[in-house]
Amino acid sequence: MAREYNFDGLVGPTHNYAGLSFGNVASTKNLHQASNPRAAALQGLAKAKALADRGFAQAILPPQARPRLDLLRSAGFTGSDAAVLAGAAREEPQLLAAAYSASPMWTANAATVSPSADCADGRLHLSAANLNNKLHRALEHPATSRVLRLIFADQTRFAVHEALPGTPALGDEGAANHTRLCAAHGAQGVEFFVFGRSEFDAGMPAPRRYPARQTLEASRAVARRHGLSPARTVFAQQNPEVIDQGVFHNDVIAVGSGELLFYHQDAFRDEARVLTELTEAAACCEARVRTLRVARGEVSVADAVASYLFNSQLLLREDGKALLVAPQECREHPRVARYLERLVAADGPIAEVISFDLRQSMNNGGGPACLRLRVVLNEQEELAMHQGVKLTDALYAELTAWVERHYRDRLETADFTDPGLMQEVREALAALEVILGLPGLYT
Ligand code: SUG
Repeated sequence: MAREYNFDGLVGPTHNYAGLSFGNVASTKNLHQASNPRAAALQGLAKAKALADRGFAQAILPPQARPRLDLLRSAGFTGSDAAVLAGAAREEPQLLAAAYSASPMWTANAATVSPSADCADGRLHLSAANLNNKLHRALEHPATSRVLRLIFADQTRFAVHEALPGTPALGDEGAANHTRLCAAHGAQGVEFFVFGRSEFDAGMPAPRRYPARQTLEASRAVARRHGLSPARTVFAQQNPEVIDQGVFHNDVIAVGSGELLFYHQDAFRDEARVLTELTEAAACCEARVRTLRVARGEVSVADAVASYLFNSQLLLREDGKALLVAPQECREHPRVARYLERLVAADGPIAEVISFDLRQSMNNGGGPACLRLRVVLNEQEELAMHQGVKLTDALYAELTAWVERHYRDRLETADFTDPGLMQEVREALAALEVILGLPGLYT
């Protein structure tokens, strides 16, 4: 039987608020706030552990090495490491912040994943995302491909693709704009790609205020290289007006799992067409799409952006009902909290809502769904992947102790020139590669 693994991003020791993501309102709002990397990592681990305790398959994707001195040196800063950091702080503080960003924590953006049941060659395909819309995120993909190759090393079962060329025409943000609908995780499914704009179709509307990060051309390229059947693949344009209200990825306004699509009425440019195409594609794999549509009268787009209601995880319980894993902010937002109460009381497809305090990540625009990458694995694939990243009780205990030992509880952008920070991060990551059984990950 196949299971859906959630690979949660382990928050790195340099988690900070640098306002790097124009179009992501939380990122801009919290510019220069002090962060708490220790709390951030513990909040993420607590969520992953709680879900593992409920029987959901959980694994970890490690943080990446920071600061990226190679970026700063390539931009002309020279001398000792300390001189490079000081020079960048003086002349290009944004570049310095990019070099320190802990953004790989949002693993929904790491890659797009197609389970083996969907792919023509019978292998599970993973494409690292180029994240080329933001400098700090465009740095991620080489290390992402590398760690995915270490975890999914068996090339007879897994295909890890490098990111698409990092150019606006092929902007790709990974699984945050990709949903899979299916009758059962291990069965063939519908792969649903949502894009913000097209590079080559000049007639297609695009947002005016904020960038559309994902292009149609990138989504099509990923589907093609994964060998997906066109009959079971759907491409849909996000509503450009909601991008302009802060919906910078589709997973801020829709989430789907199994046969259920939970979405806001304003999510897509042509809702009726999306539903028809999904229904037709689902018929090709004996699935029935069920929709849970949230009307703007119940929850506005602004409410969705403020509470991150749709950035919840949708997990299928053994009884076939869905569990919604929401950020704490949904409980604190009166209209959204009332909506969730009605939802559960209605005895519909979502039977239960649980919430977590992920505030450290949320303040950078990353909710529960941003923090995980879904990978459906059959039994053989599960055995073939690297075992050291599976979240067992023992690994959880080791990781929390590791965080307590190595992480600061306060970080500001002014700390980036402290060479002590760089040294602490090096020591932390050297210890982490031993814990995860991935020697050489950072060297
Ligand atoms: O890409 N924030 C991330 C949040 C990613 C959320 N992911 C999903 N929706 N799947 C981003 O905008 C903020 C970094 C800063 O400002 O310091 C940041 O990168």
